[in-house]
Amino acid sequence: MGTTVIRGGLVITAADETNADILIEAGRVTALAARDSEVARAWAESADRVIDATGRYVIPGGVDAHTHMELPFGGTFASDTFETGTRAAAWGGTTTIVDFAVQTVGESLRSGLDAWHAKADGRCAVDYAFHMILSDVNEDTLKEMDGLVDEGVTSFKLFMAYPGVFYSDDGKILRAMQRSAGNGGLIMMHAENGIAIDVLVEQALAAGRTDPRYHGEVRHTLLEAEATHRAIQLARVAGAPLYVVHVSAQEAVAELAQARDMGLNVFGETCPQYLFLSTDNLAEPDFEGAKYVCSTPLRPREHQAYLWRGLRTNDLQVVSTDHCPFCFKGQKELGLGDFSKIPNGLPGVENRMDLLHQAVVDGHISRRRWIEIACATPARMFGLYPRKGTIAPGADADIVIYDPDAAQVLSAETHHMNVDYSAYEGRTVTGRVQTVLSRGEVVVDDRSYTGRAGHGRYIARETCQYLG
Ligand code: DUC
Ligand code: ZN
Ligand code: ZN
Repeated sequence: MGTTVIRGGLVITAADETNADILIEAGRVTALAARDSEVARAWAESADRVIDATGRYVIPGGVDAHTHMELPFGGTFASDTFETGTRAAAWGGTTTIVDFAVQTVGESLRSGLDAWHAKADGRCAVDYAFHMILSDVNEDTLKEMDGLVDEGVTSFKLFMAYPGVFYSDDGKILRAMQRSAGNGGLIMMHAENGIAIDVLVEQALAAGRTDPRYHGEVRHTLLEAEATHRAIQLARVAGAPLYVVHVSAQEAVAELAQARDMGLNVFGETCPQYLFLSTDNLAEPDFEGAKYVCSTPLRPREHQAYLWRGLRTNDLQVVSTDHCPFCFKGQKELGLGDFSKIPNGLPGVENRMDLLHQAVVDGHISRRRWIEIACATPARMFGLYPRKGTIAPGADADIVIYDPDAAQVLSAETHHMNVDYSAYEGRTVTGRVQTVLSRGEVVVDDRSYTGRAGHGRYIARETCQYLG
């Protein structure tokens, strides 16, 4: 691979906005220099490739720290494979995903992790790493956690929801947190009181409330807030940091804010669906609401302002997608007549960078905050920084040339995710990915795909680099 120069753009990182040209050698950024300076002109003259970014933003590739390619759920599988899902990620300006390997109850973490490596190996268009879902906390799996941290799987998701499937009780959660306090791992929590939710599900179905919108009602905001509170207290007892995934309720943000005001290492993630969609979507007629069934659920639109505020005040630090697509035909339809059988999850890996740029256009966040919550902080949180999440000498040349002025209409007709609907169908956003580099290789070239399955490499991660 020869040298590449990106010239003429506005380079935006979480820290700075500079008119700079970038030199890339052997897949890494080697230097930045003032736009069109003598040194930058000399680079361009001898470079093998010069990419003109005049009038464009030049940003770090997105880091989506929460995806579920091929996740088995509710008797079916998430419809994006590692091949299709990472290709769609590249199209959307995301150059690293952290996906969740799943431990099957009764089996080891190792066998779950091996299975996820086998799914991803040789198929990814962009780089990838793994978290581990702990479905069965016991003496053996607690010991295994240490080894996983050592080999670069440095975060573990636990569920306070889904009794009988992924659920862990408080004792198991406490033990896993104690272990992570000792080995440097980060516990990621799905914070919903699943035991109480299952009672409300049973009652709703018995009363004939079977439509998708009841999915939102039974998964009550207070049951998210209560679980968030409990998770925080358990983490305090264990002396462990905590990262709460897919925060959707205003009351849960308040729990995180309170913990952070106490100086605790408690972090929160939200997702584009909670920022841009609401229970209005869940209530769409003719079972269309099923397209928006995910957990935590979409909330009434009043919650959105609290999520935006949390992102501005840093009570929420990360926006990931929880990309977990199921086709409307044949998959979401498994829940016709019973909302509890609708597979939980929304597509979004391709849309996150654009939707968050729209948030810049709308005045919710600044350009640098966009890069912070979508690139730099997820990289730091999950031990990928500064290789990922920034543009600096030594970093992987994962770079997006972004056109901030182009308008586009989000649609299943034009997206690249392997799913038959878009959660944002017909929505016009301002801003569009133009060109994408992954480790210096152009994988999207002026809106045509030039990547390949197998270019993406597995990344062993460091431990969390975000602790206060
Ligand atoms: N939530 C979802 O919506 N899908 C997969 C798992 C989860 O926690
Ligand atoms: Zn979850
Ligand atoms: Zn998830």
